[in-house]
Amino acid sequence: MNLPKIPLGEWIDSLVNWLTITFAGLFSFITSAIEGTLNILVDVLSAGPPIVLMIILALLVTYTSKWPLGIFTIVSLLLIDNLGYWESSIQTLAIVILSGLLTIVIGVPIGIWCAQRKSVRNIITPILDFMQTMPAFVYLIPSILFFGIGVVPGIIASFIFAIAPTIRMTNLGIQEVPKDLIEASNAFGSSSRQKLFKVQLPLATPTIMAGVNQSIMLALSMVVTASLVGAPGLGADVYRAVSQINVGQGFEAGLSIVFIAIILDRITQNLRKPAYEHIVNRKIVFSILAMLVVITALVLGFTKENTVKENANGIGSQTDYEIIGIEPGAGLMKLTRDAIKDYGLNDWQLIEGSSAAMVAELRKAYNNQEPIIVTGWSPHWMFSSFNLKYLEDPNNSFGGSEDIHTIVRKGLEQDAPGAYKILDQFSWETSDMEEVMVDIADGMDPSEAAVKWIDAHQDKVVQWTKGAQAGNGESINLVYVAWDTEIASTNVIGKVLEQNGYTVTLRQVEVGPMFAGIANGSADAMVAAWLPGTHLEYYNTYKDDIVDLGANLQGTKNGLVVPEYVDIDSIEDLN
Ligand code: PBE
Repeated sequence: MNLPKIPLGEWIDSLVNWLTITFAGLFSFITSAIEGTLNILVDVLSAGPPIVLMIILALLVTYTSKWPLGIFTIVSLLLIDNLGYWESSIQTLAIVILSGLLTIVIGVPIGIWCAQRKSVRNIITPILDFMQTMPAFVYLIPSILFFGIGVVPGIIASFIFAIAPTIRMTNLGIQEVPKDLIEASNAFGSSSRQKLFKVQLPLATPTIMAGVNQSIMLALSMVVTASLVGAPGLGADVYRAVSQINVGQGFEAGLSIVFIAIILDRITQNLRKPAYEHIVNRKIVFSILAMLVVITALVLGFTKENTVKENANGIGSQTDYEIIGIEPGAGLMKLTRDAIKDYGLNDWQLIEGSSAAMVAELRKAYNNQEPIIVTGWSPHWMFSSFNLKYLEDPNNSFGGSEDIHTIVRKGLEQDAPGAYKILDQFSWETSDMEEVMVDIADGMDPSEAAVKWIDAHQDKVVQWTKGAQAGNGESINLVYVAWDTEIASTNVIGKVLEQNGYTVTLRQVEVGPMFAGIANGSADAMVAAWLPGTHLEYYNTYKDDIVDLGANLQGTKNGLVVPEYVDIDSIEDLN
């Protein structure tokens, strides 16, 4: 049967497009509301010296879950601080608390509604099943389009992923309230409102709290995923560690997440029946806590008011002092961190995410003619799609023009001489690469774009394959990072190898793993090493275990990029 493909993906695309445009105002309202609340939370949590919050948390855990856990809390928090993850932990804590609050505020009422009406339950249950099984990564995609990159799409995606247990358990808890109690309250003539607040909810609270506890744990498990779109905190530390293959850092950040999970878990689990309730009434404890939070927030609010930045119209305040970055392990990110130091841009923050998220953010700002600063590189199709300029770099923090090298594993020359020769002879120009990139950016499948380029440039391909013996189905494993440049080049060289008798697999990885994979022989080749500057650190780490076949493209550039309509010209203007 030859049924045409149902254009489900396209429908979703147009739906999301439509939503993005139609509800732009609503989305930007939600974004600023969430961001604003989160900032207040972070400010409150980091108001005093770390030890203050540590003691408060330890006391709270002691109160809810007995003193041994209190001691555990203080020790683990001191350890987190000592390892250097305190600020990240505050970010993570704030993100999880906020997602947790959102789940309660929205989830509990929905759960109550489900318990009261069978028809609602019949609609909500399958939706919850769907929300929980759809891989959480998928939510990130529309979230970026709606809310931009940063912490908000992360919170929204965590919220969607985490809300189900709260709704389910609220529904369950209320339904489980014994029938005779309901009948009794009916007999006393209580209104349904009284019934809900005086009978059902109090009796259902343990079950509801179990749901909230699960939701908070699920939200915590989302922090690494959320960091892919720029959410800061421990998740970003883990992601950075993966991307740079930094085992130690990964373990430290992971351990910090474990500690925070235990602390949050114990507090939420025992909130309803604190261990030392007989000593101090929980109403008193929670009132003191709430007052502390509110007073700190108010005090901070007032003192902040007075320190408004003088330069309210400067590029900094227009862009929230954010530079939109890409994958945390990318060489360009290191160069940008260096540049921030070199130019003393202490107010500025480099947002970590991915190349795709960066482009989405740029596109969004560009369409609204809003100021934005991104980390950029050439060749890149974005320069032909948008009117952009590099900021001048008088300190030369980003270095000059570079080359992209082909790097293969040791032993490839003996194992697959033909493929080795082709890889060695692979070399093309910026304009070639751009041709492929533009097609891909316009929506063409990367492998199709590669074939199209190959067909149109046989003269070049013939040079690459000259004298190379054809393969016999040997497998060649190419690794690459999902940068637009590398997607283009890897697909082209992959197709050429395939046309010459090799079985080619392309594997997309992070930067560190790309180099490590070649070095330990689990991958055969890559055409993505930016040298001498951008990937210098990776190169130095692995140089004894890899074979550098030299440049396949010359004249690349890295830097900070802004749309033409932004009226600054130099990185120095950011100060
Ligand atoms: N880039 C593109 C990469 C190399 C290829 C500039 C984003 C990097 O920064 O590592």
